[in-house]
Amino acid sequence: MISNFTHSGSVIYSQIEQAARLGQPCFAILFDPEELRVQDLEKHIEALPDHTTHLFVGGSTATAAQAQLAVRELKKHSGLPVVLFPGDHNQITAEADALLFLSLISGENPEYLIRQQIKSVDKLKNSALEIIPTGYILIDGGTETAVQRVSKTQPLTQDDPDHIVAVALAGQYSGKKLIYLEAGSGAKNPVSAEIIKAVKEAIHIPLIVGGGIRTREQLEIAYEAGADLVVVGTAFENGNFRI
Ligand code: 1GP
Repeated sequence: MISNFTHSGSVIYSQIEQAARLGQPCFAILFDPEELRVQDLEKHIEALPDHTTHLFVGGSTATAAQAQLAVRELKKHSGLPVVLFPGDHNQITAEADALLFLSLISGENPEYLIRQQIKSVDKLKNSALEIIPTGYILIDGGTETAVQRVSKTQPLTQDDPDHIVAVALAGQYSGKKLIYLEAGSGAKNPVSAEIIKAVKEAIHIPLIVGGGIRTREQLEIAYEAGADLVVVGTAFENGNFRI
């Protein structure tokens, strides 16, 4: 039987994978739809660092309407691919270019391991949105962050790189196409170079790193350690990240 799925292939994923292979890492600015005011959008777009390759959209508590508006406006005003990074299945909109289909594999809360994913199926099954299975790993960034509060899961300690590597490999073996190391938005400490390096050496799928990155130096450290895509949200939102 021919399915009525209309998925558009893997354009965004292939770009990330190819950039990773060529050693030309990507850079994403994360927009929280809850914080984004449409009247400020042009200013934000102008302020994007030149090396920005993707715009991520998502937040812990944004509504469906906020997410849809953010995606629509970002697509209207910039030529960059818009990738959903949803904190909740309600934030999924087919107007984006791709969806990080996140499973919070570091935690043991079924809501974020599989239930949110099931809740998103009706929206996804007839959409052309590129779906990228992503193993999402929450790492202790030194402060309690929104993702920890909302997901009701404990972050993994940075003192046990072997365990983090095991979680990342379990994600890869389960068929995830990306691994995302997340220290949490506004984290005091980003994911350490040691952890990034250990995970990168173990997996053969692209590695995303985000949370608490505020300076050019921290960005360079993440890239040098092996991040294939780095995400910055808070520092850009506060106008402090212009590299
Ligand atoms: C994306 O949550 C991060 O992984 C963004 O973190 O807001 O601290 O940049 P910041």
